[in-house]
Amino acid sequence: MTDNHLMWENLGMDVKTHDILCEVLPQAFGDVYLTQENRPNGMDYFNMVVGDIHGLRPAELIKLQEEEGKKVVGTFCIHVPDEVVFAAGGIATGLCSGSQFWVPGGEKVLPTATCPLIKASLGAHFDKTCPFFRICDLFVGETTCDGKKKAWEILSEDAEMYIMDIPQMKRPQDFKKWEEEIRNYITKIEEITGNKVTEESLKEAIVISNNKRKALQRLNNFRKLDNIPISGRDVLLIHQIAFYDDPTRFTEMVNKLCDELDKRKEEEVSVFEKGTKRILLTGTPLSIPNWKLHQIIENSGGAVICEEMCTGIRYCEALVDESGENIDEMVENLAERYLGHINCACFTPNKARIDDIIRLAKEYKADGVIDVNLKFCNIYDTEGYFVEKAMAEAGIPCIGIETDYTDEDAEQLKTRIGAFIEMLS
Ligand code: BJ8
Repeated sequence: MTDNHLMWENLGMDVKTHDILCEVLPQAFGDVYLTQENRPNGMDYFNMVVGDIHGLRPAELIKLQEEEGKKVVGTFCIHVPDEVVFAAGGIATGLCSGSQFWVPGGEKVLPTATCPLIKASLGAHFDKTCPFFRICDLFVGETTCDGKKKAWEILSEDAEMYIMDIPQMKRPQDFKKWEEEIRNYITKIEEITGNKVTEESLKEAIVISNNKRKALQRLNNFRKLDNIPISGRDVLLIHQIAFYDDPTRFTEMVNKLCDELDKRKEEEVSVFEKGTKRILLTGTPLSIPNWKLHQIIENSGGAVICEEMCTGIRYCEALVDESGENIDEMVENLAERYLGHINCACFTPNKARIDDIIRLAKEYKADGVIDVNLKFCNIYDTEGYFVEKAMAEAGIPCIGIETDYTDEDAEQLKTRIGAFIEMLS
């Protein structure tokens, strides 16, 4: 028995079923990632992390729980501020699941007409096939969309959950309400960790999280170049790992990769052929290991140059103002960033997201936009009306696609995306 198997058994996982995932994941990763030519050496770290994603980091988390008494807090949405957990000496980890492997388990407790991201998250928990779900001391949900809201009620029957009530508008009173929610969250996290959030610890946590965002911004900036030194799928992978890894180590590794990309920039190295069409993706998140669209686009003569997504620029573009001197000011700054600068389709109105897409299309010199919707995500699907209308007005070619985690639509997507890229030529 391997060390990982022993760890998974101790976590009470269904190891036999989980083995099936362990068999298919390396093959999928190899097909999407290791077939690429001229990848930067700095990707080795991220390959290693994903190559043992259910082994390395879980083992590290368990060690920190056992030896240092640290608490692990699992979250599902980028509106939940990690800074609060870090400031209380805890560890925050993402829990959104991106594989069809977990969907049937989710369908045992949820309606089929629920988005795959929610179904996979609950499936991973109830089927006991994800170590991260087993390790967490607390799950933190939020009231962003109806599917999630109701799913948390089901999940909370089997685990300790805390829910943050996110406003659905961005009026002054909504910012006040969100500040209140962050204060209540601090109290909950202090209770779970047994540690106080102090001015000093919160300030430090804000800096740690901003440094991570700055590293990701630095990485994304390389994609604005005419010679793009890194593929879209590699950047996606890094964004996905950002939710799981230790923030300081992650920042260091992203910056190290960026140093290598600086050299590539000087030497005008591109991983794409001249004339490759530049595609901006917008829409619902692509949780690990959902690499389907990037693979199809980049195998069809396109380069993904930006993701206006929570697994992309929406996660790292805005920083928290670091000038707060006391807890009240810092909470205000957190609320400003986590409510004001994340333009999820759960808000009404949400014109700022449309403005973001147009701005990003210009900044990243996109030839076309693909608006991606996970099946049964009603809010992004509906907002697609405004995305397509605004792109038409701005003269930016755009198509909307709806997909899920299965491979059933792969051929159809290849045809549609291939035709779109061809049309851009
Ligand atoms: S801030 S996008 S991470 S809510 S895809 S579960 S919206 S039905 S994931 Fe999201 Fe936060 Fe918004 Fe980002 Fe619901 Fe839609 Fe599913 Fe979604």
